[in-house]
Amino acid sequence: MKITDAKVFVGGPAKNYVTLKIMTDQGVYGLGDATLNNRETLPAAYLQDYLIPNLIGMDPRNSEDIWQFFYRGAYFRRGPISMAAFGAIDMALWDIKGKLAGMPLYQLFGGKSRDGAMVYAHATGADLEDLMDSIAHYVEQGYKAVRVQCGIPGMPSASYAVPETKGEGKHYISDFSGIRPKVEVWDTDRYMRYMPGALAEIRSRFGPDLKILHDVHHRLLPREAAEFAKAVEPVGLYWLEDPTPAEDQDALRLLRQHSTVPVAIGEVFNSIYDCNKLIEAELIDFIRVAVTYAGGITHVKRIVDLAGLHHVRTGFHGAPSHSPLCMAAQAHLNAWAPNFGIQEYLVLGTPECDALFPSEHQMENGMVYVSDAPGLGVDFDEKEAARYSYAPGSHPVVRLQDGTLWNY
Ligand code: GCO
Ligand code: MG
Repeated sequence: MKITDAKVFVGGPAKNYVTLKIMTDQGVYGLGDATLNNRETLPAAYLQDYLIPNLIGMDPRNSEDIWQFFYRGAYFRRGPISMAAFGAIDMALWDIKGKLAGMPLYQLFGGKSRDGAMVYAHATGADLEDLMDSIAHYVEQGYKAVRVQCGIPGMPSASYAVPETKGEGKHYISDFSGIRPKVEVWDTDRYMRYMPGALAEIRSRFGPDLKILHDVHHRLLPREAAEFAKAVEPVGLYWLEDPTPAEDQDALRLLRQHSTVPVAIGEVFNSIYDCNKLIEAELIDFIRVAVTYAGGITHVKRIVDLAGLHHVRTGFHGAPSHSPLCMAAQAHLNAWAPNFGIQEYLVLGTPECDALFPSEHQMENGMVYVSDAPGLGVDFDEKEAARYSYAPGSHPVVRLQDGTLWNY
């Protein structure tokens, strides 16, 4: 069996999805997602210029060897652009494998460990009352878990995940348009003083059963993160996400010594070597890698298995930048993983997105139910794809009030 061709598509409804389609001499094709948010053209170019010319002629069934060939063959290791490109190839090869076997991917991993996988939604508010409305909206829809972010009084501009425009369904629409980033201003002291009380009010309004998550987005130093974690301990968070800059694997030691708040980290990681120390030292409770950014199913499954040895559960990244292909790959892993925790999930499932990526995966009452279609269980409509093209975007940059550049 041979790979005969592969194509890359960039574009989508309000997103620059990077979709890879691998064709074979047996008519079976596979699909993968290489969407690196706000840097989409780079994995696309890597695929087109270097990886696809090598893929042609390879046996698509040898997904492990193909992964090793590209990873080791690049000589320069890791990095989000490479790992997203390898990730798309790997997803597409697993898709082909599933279609050849006539089985959904979770069966190839070891079958189902659960019927539905719990997901969490994003609730946001310009202020706390606004956030309460947003949480209530998701609770009414049956969500059992909600990530909560709100504006901080006296903060000079919108803080993380609180963009200016309110969209439908009480969530805010991020405007990342344009190649030049917007600037947000951050004030650690105000955040540290305000947020623990706000989280406590949310807990008392919604009661003990709601799973409450909060994302610090790498904004605190290790000592500040330890103080913050201690302060929010009575709230009983499901997790505290990215309390410190993620590239320092030792930064969480201090937090761990001072607090039992569950910690989630990893959406910016792209390899097992970014999190092996964290996992082995049991400094975290949830690992947040994404199948797209971290080298596909083959590599992420290794991370999940290592995590399982150390009581670390999964909480895969599921921001809207991931296409339904990545979300499907994660849905299959979530159905199987003995150490599944939760899945981040944003209902941006517009009719346009569903038309571009038809699938039978279901979301109901805050749970995702994976489809039994062979492979990933998601298709790609090339006619629909022709409607879209690339539109440059950027993440905001963050500065302290004196102008010092900080972590977005
Ligand atoms: C999350 C993340 C995102 C990121 C985004 C960057 O927890 O979902 O923090 O909101 O900011 O994915 O591209
Ligand atoms: Mg996050």
